[in-house]
Amino acid sequence: MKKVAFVTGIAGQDGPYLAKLLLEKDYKVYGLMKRYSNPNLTNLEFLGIEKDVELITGDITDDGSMNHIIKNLKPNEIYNLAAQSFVGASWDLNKLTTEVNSLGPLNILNSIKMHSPSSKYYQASTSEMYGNSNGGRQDESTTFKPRSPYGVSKLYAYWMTVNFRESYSLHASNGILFNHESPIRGKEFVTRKITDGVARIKLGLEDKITLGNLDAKRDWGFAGDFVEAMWLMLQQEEPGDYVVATGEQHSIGDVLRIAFKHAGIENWESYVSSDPRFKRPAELHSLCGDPTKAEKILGWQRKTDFDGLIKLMVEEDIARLK
Ligand code: NAP
Ligand code: G4F
Repeated sequence: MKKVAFVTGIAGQDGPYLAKLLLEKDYKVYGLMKRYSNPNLTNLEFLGIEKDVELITGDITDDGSMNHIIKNLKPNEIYNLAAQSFVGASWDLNKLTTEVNSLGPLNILNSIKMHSPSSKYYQASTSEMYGNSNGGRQDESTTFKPRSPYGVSKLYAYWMTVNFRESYSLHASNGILFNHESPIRGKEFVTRKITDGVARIKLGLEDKITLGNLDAKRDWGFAGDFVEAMWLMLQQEEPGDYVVATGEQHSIGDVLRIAFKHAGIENWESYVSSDPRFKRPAELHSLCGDPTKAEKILGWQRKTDFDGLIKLMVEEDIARLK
């Protein structure tokens, strides 16, 4: 019999990459989508799997909806990827962010406990939980000190996942994922904003890119590589919490330089400006993850390097706009 996986956030960035991986492993994949007047399946279509995933309408903030789905499916594996995931919006939308990112996972954990305690659970935790906790590399023992309402909301879900594991012996794991990107990354996130902007400049559709804080540094990997670590976590005998990162840090200047280079445009500085509109009330300056635990225990390795990731995104954006 096929294994059954239930993936929330199926139509975002990670959902389609994870679903593709699970389908390749012969899972039956059910994907949760909110109700929309005009549903957008573009990201699933990009990976060619829109007909292979069974879509269910629901909302993780609606406990009745979660109880109904989990009671009926009793999935072998549940991946909770749904979130208000844009850090920049989380100050203005702090209540919504909390309802979705904190209470949503709580609803799912309660449903698992009540209706399907043998389901294995993956919680999409994040490096945003570290804030500016230390200036070096972050691992599973680094103190959490979130700087954004998004980070705070995700920290609640992180600890609830640990708490359900310890209190009720659920197989519940946190993936503490550092920034990961792809050609289907939302255009509001900085890498895709840059690669889309570079493609527009290349094709003469725009003449500049306006960003916020140009000094931020991040550890950026490829979403297609990172979803494999999610799956590996749920294949372990014991649940646990794992940092998933590349271990390499880059600046926004590096993203810009490499993106313009792959588009064949020189003097990138002359196309870029900064506007306080895109700055945040509290900034997280520097992140760089240490993925040693995931590499040793899960046997996970990233395959795509930073240059290759940005190249992939620029080329795809140019092709799309042409
Ligand atoms: P994403 O592209 O924003 O996808 C999240 C999806 O969740 C969206 O399709 C969104 O739909 C949906 N969603 C929002 N609220 C929902 C609700 N109440 N019920 C059901 N679905 C809902 O995010 P992603 O980049 O794929 O990231 C996946 C997960 O990993 C998120 O939880 C994110 O916070 C976390 N994470 C991401 C990164 C990263 O660098 N990408 C790093 C660490 C952790 P709408 O867009 O229509 O609202
Ligand atoms: O691309 P970003 O919006 O990603 P951010 O804030 O790091 O969050 C992403 O990664 C987290 C993992 O650490 C996830 F949990 C979260 O869901 C999301 O996927 O911004 C990256 C950096 C920030 O320092 C931001 O201030 O880029 C800086 N930045 C500068 N100009 C900008 C811009 N960010 C955006 N989005 N837009 C700008 O114009």
